[in-house]
Amino acid sequence: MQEILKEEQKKERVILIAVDSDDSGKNFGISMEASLKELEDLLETAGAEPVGRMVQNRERATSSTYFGKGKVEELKAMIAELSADAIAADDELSPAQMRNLEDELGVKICDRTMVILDIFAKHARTKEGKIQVELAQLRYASQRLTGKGIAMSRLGGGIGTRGPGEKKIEQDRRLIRDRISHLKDELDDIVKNREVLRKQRERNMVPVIAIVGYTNAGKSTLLNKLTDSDILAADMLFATLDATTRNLKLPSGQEILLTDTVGFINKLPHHLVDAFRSTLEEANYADVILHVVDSANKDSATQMAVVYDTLNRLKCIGKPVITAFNKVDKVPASEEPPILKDLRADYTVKISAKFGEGLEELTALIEKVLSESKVLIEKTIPYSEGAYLNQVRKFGQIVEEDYRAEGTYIKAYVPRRLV
Ligand SMILES: Nc1nc2c(ncn2[C@@H]2O[C@H](COP(=O)(O)OP(=O)(O)OP(=O)(O)O)[C@@H](O)[C@H]2O)c(=O)[nH]1
Ligand SMILES: [Mg+2]
Repeated sequence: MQEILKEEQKKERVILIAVDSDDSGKNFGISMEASLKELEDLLETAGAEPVGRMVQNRERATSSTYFGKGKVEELKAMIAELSADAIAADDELSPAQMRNLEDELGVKICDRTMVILDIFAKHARTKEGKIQVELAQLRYASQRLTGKGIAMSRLGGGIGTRGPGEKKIEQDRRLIRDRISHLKDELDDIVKNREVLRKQRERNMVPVIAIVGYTNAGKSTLLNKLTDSDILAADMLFATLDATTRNLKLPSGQEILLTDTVGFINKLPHHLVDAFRSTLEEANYADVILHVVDSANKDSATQMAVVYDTLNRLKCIGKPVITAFNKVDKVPASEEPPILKDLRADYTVKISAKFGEGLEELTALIEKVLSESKVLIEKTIPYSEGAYLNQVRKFGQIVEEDYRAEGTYIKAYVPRRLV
């Protein structure tokens, strides 16, 4: 809270810049307007104040200063006029672009990636989350370690500050390398630990449903509503950075595990994808993907495309998908209802996580998908393996059962994992 108050006192005034290359293929067709609006939301979440925008139409950004010469002059005037403290580019800037712009403009230069990294740093709560953020920041910074060390100065912490000479850069590089390898070791331990837990879960054969979706879609709200929990759900981007798992008993009595995950966003920095791989990959261990969509957002279709692209990047493919079109309460009755379609999903359902609408239908769908993913087995289980038989009874549907000399003969539909 104190942190927030401090930020309220002096917010950095930021001008957003972007190059509109009219390349409709990139960005999943997300409009420049939507992308800039999102960058504004990101900046606000990071505690800054967006005060203006400048867009240049050109084939592509210049490699030296991102904008062309004339436009940089215009930007300089705008900075003075709006007393801006910083510039935020909607694309990832190269080290050279960053350095040159800083030289030209004399204000802090950042890009979308840095803003997202900042938010992640602010919202990281667990040890794992903090390590992952620091790893991503260090990797990003180490690429930008050039004469001026602009990026490094943002990290505080004493490694590398402004204006180091060549020798200093070498030292910084080594410090960063050491720190990265230390963090990786720590992260490995945590990940190993989680694998043990995951194995235990698998042994218990409780199906796992991973909730995925664009940031702010309502994933945590849904988990809270379904499982009566109170994990943080808030109207901000990347409220959730850690995977949280809760038990849920379906109407049929079957137990499942629901996992809430970190949200996706367009142009998710690859440093973050790499660093957060273990968290993001939670979805890979799930039996079913529950895709939550903010259907009140007019960019929901493109956001869905980003989600599927990210799942592909994480090699999370071939699992049954249920898409929940959330926030249906938010669509004004006067407006034409949005077309809610997801051809990639096996099932879709309209819900309001906040007001609890459509949740029965949703849990029924989860049951349906789980029962569909069961397979028929026919075997004789030795009497010494009573525990296994109990699992079959608990999680499967017995079609035929017969007590024989060698053991219990069964014919049953069981979850794939029991085979
Ligand atoms: N009107 C309405 N608002 C909703 C609904 N579901 C979620 N919200 C709101 O949407 C905002 C984001 O919800 P979260 O549950 O934090 O979203 P998330 O997907 O977990 O977001 P991140 O963790 O930040 O990626 C909150 O302000 C919620 O109250 C809904 O069904 N209707
Ligand atoms: Mg969340």
